Amino acid sequence: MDEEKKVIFSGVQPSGNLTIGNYLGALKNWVLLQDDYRCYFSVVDLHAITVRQEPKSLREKTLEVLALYLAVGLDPEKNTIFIQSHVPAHSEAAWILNCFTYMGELSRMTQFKDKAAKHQDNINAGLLTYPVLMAADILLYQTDLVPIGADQKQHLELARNIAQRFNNIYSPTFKIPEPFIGNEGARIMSLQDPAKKMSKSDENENGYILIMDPPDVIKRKIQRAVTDNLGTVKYADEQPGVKNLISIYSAVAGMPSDEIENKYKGAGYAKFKQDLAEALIEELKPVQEKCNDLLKNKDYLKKIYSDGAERAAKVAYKTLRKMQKKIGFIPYLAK
Ligand code: ATP
Ligand code: LTN
Repeated sequence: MDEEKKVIFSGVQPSGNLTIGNYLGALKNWVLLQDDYRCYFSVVDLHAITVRQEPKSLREKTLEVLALYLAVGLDPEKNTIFIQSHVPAHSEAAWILNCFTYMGELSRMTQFKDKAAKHQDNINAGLLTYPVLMAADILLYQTDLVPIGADQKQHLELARNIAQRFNNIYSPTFKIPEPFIGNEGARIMSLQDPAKKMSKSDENENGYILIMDPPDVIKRKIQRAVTDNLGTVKYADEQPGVKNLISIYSAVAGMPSDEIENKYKGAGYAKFKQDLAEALIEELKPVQEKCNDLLKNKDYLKKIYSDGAERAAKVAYKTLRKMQKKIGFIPYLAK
């Protein structure tokens, strides 16, 4: 029975074009979960506005992320796929949870420190309270597991603390969620600076590969990827650039890193990079085609996100009502 399945919640911000980091660290793994879990996958547009977005571009990106969810193989019948701002319970719950979160906790978050340093002209309060909204996303659905990249682990830890705090003050209200972090694709690094994670908002476009990048661009970016002068294809911390390329290869081809090392023993980087580019191109081709088709069919996308919002809202409001009641808010009779 569906009711007995564990609940999964995850989301991607429509803050730029999605990279293979988003694909290998998130979307590709989600597809494997959809049969065994009750999944909620959201396009988290409320999160995206913590950084200034151009309205037209935000609209386009939101639909693109939704189309990509479908293009990678997420089934809208099996999963609840929706746009975060369509379910106002997220904002309402976030406000309440804000009052159960300490400034100290928020200002310690690595992502806040990074983004505040990067957007010094716009260190808005949303950037600081971002993880509280994320906690609301997760807790509203009584989520068991949250598939995320390693970069989001700190936020999930905070969501757990907020949930526990609320449960302790009142009575059990929220399920305490666990992180669900994949292996190889968990942390894809920038192709230009392997000390930094690959990010769709990187100003250097050679640092990332987009899911929608055409074949020649993929080849060029892989060729330009930073390596070293050791010349051996080895999964080692002393060779961070090569290690990252092996991780990508491994996540795409489903081949363990030692097998990749063996395959390219004595071969040098050129052949390895060429094969990696080919593998990526092959992997992304069907996704790109499907995504382009879906974006031509706006009515279909509208139906998907409208159905999704309706289904999500039912569950989210149930938890929100519970929160409001425990706090002492007076319920009203809806007409
Ligand atoms: P931004 O660069 O705009 O902050 P982002 O590229 O980090 O965004 P998000 O929308 O914040 O992307 O993340 C969506 C999902 O993709 C999350 O689960 C995140 O952990 C995962 N993810 C993002 N970048 C990577 C990466 N480089 N490697 C693995 N997973 C990633
Ligand atoms: N903060 C995440 C995106 C995100 C999310 C969530 C992920 C927002 N809400 C809920 C999992 C569950 C990010 O920046 N990658």
